[in-house]
Amino acid sequence: MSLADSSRLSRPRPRAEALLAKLSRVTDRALDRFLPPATASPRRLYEAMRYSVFGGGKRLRPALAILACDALRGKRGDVLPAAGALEMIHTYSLIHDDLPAMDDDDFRRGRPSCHKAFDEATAILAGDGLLTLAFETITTKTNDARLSGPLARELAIGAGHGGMVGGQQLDLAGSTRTNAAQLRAIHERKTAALLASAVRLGAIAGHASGAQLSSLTVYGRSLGLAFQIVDDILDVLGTARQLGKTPGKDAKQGKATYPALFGIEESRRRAARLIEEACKSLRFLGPRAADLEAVARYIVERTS
Ligand code: GRG
Repeated sequence: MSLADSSRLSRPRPRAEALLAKLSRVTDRALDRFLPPATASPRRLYEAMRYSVFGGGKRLRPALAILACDALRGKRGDVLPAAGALEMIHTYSLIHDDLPAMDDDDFRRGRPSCHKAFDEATAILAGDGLLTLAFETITTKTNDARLSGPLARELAIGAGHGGMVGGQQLDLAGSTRTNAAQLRAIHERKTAALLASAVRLGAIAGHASGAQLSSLTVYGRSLGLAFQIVDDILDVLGTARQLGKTPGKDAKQGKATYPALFGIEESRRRAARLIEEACKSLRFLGPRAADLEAVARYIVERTS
């Protein structure tokens, strides 16, 4: 079955798509201010960082941070540095993930991956540059300086050994013998941790209460796991054009995935259930939940 045959995946989500397009422009303007110009020295490093950051991408993590902050009536000046930092960290992880020593992919976001457009050493440094610039940005550009410590801490936890980096290590060791509980743990760390941190960063910037932060954490974690399940499905059903990277790699590499363990339909049901859980946890926001809910529903409908 092709992706286009699947009505549930191909149905457009105009509200979320319009919202993501608008927030993508907001994020890109901020990123352009935060990244050194491509003409600065060392030019090759900044060209590579900018090549990867501005090479497409849905800007989902910044959007989640901005929307969580907006929902709590927080200030954009307190969330935009964190939103930019999230995209820097995400982009660094993609650059390093594409390296021959990791997932070894020549394409990313529809064009040559960083090490192909530049070289391996530059790609490693571009990733390192983005990872560290993320924390510089949060700690020097957040309007309310009292927030920068908690924001930096949150990002370090989501992106680091207990989150994304640890998840990547578990993923490297994964195989077709990985069971459902192990797979969930890999996905929770490799992908859901940074997505949950995106929501939590927005909540922190919006001065969330403890209870609000807990509810938004449930939203972020459920949405994050659903996102990776859909990513697994898209790796089976998607085309290189839709995905902007090489499809079918999980099966070729003998990786544990939701479709491999449960089949496509059950994987879809699991993703849909997680999105319902995510949306339920937004009830405390009343009508202010609408945008976060639209983005959550878009996660299971997306085709790229
Ligand atoms: C430290 C050497 C070193 C490597 C780190 C941590 C890491 C490598 C990789 C992270 C693992 C990873 C790439 C997880 C996949 C997450 C995922 C589904 C990414 C795709 O996200 P989208 O669809 O991408 O939001 P766009 O391009 O739209 O931004």
